[in-house]
Amino acid sequence: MTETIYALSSAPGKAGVSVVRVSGPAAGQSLSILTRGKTHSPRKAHLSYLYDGEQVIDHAMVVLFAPPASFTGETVVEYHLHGSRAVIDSLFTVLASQPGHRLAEPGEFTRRAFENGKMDLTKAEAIADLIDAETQSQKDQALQQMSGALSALYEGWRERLIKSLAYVEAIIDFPDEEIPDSETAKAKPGIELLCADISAHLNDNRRGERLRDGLKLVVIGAPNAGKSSLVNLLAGRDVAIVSDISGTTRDVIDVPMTITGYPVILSDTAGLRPEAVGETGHDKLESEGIKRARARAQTADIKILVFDGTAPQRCSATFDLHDENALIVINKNDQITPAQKQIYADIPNAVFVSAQTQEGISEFLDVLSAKIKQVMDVPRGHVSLTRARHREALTHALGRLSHALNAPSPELMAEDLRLSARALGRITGRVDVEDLLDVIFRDFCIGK
Ligand SMILES: Nc1nc2c(ncn2[C@@H]2O[C@H](COP(=O)(O)OP(=O)(O)O)[C@@H](O)[C@H]2O)c(=O)[nH]1
Ligand SMILES: [Mg+2]
Repeated sequence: MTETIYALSSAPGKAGVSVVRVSGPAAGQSLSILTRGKTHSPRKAHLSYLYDGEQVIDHAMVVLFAPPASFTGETVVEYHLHGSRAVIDSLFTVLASQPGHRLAEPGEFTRRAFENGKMDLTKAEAIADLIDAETQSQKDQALQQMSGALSALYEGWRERLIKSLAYVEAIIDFPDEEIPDSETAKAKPGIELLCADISAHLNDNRRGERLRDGLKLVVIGAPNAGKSSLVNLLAGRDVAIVSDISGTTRDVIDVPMTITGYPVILSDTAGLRPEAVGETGHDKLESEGIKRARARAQTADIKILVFDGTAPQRCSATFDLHDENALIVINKNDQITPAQKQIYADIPNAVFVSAQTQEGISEFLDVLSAKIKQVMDVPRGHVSLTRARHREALTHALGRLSHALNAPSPELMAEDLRLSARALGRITGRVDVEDLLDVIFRDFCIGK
């Protein structure tokens, strides 16, 4: 017997209106108890008194959804209450005392919607992403995925794969006859084409995942170059300690923010100083910080290399990290001499700024925004891969497909194709995903 679940679906705390959602076979019964037997027709808003015995709980708007035409596919009742803690507590007390009722777990409403065939897994994940979206671009991506663009793509691939599989299985079904190699060869162009499509999708620079999780920007440079000053300036608040004592920043400090509509995580790091690599006391701590800074530089999407323009030479430990994903910033332009400026003359795109007077900062932001756009921009209508879970399944599917191309017999080829189709099916939840569900829905909040 399925339990009936309930939860506050709007944000907790005082509000104009709060929404409590109840879903399950007994949702109609509790509605009847709460409203003293008043009839509610489905999909109509009713203004009803809710009672706890003799006591009025609230005068609320109630909407009943009859199965299967509801979010979860079950009977659903939405109570639009006055957003008061006392009102919600009273309603919860009554609901808790109803037979078969219990509080919902995180993501349980969406999980039921998936289990009742109302949506596939990519759409369920898109709902979580939409709720979490903080920027326009994240919202657009989640909406696109929710509209089914991603499931259409993956299901389309799975169908093509199943056609190839059917063809190979037909060959196996004629065991008496000698099968010429040319027959299995006929299945190959379709598989090769599919391999190319999946590879291209996988090879998209992790755009979708970056958009979802935030682009990683890391600020790297020698001690006292002004890294923390620059991070504070970009963050618009003091997130990192600025001081003229080198080695002040030890651990990596991550600051989430939005730049030109894209979510980024800006990381301040310890200053690179090769001579500080030691094993004891102050040096040991600092060298650990430097190790972490270097590790971040490796995994960052964009590196911001900061140089102290007033230093006698340019820091080679920093300059060594220069590549196509790096931006070069020369700081302390307020104190720089023409001779010092000459040190950077060979770097064509260096931006001179002063974190102190803020000169050059808006120019730097322009350069940074252009770089972010270059990394993130997706042609309109392009469907991006959004999750590591999908990437993993696609990589697996692709591996099996390549294997199938070299299979020594139609039987082994068919087996590879079956495994590949299964990997694709796991993305949308078409095939056995029971083991995945707990992991996927754990990310949701209660009431969703
Ligand atoms: N004159 C000048 N001093 C700066 C500028 N930016 C930072 N500083 C100073 O340089 C020192 C080191 O700055 P900080 O941001 O802590 O550098 P970090 O070690 O790279 O994080 C501090 O005393 C800052 O006040 C700048 O643009 N001009
Ligand atoms: Mg610092």
